[in-house]
Amino acid sequence: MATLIIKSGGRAAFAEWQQHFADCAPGLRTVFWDDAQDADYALVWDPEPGRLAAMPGLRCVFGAGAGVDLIVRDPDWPRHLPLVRMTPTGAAQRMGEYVAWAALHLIRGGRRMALSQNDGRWEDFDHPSAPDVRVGLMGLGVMGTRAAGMLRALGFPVAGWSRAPKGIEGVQEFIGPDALPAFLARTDLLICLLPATQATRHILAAPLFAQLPRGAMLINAARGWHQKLDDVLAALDSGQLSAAVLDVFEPEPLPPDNPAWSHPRLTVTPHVASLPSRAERARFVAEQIAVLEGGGVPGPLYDAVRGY
Ligand code: NDP
Ligand code: OXD
Repeated sequence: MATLIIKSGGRAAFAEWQQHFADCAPGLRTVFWDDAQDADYALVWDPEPGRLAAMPGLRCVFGAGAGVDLIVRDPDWPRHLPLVRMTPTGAAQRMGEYVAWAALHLIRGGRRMALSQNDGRWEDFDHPSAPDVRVGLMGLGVMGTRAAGMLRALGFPVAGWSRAPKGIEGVQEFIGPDALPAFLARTDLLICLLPATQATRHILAAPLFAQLPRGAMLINAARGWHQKLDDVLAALDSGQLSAAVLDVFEPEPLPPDNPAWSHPRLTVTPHVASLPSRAERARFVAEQIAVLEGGGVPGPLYDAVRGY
């Protein structure tokens, strides 16, 4: 019987994982991370450096999230093994919903209305409509592609920036670093769905904001890795950015004394943009294990050469 070792959500979540796997993969044995030294498969979020490398029987690693940056930052992670990114069907749908909510929240002045409500102030104001707001999506991968479709359906003109052409219907594409300035110059609402790589470190910072039209809006639902938070706050203060929604930070949780919490033009969400349920994630892992055991190739896989 194959064994799956689990580190996601701590010991408190393990009983739930165990129940879900018992339902969808009764032939699989599950063990908690602290209770075993080796396994056939590992399902992990932020494993201690060196732990995976010290498991000689390991055949495949499953990230508990779509982004595997917290796994591959371990210099000793076992590169010879397939590393599967957590992408059950519902993950991209949820990200699309989050991005659509955040985009509408921004154009409708959601933060401003929440502050007015706190003060008991009846305040109406003009706002743009989706067709007047040019969205620019950085990253057209699993999450960005779905988000692009949902934003288009809401009426936003959508452009995307990626490394290779995608051919997504109705999405204006900008490819590679040379196309970035033109992409930014036509973007009223910038959305980051890039992976955390060396090329994308602190990309959301003052030099990039300066290339957006004045008063542009920002959503970051990718990683805190991508943003210089002080630059975001300064751009909001100066009016270069008019409003922002951030779901991700460095570190997480965002410390209670961080000024981001109370900025009047910033909406903070606690890394919840796309969090498929444990049942969905267990089913996804069980399906991928079945593929592996049948001699097939699971996926989508992390590509160590690309870095995402
Ligand atoms: P993918 O790997 O599927 O897609 C990444 C996209 O970014 C691709 O289109 C890729 O281009 C593009 N890209 C990568 N590097 C560059 C670069 N240097 N310049 C331009 N484009 C680049 O990622 P996902 O869609 O699965 O995830 C996107 C992000 O969302 C990740 O950071 C992930 O961690 C985060 N995430 C956050 C969640 C949350 O709850 N907040 C939940 C799930 C994911 P190309 O296609 O040409 O290769
Ligand atoms: C993910 C995440 O990458 O939860 O899936 O952030």
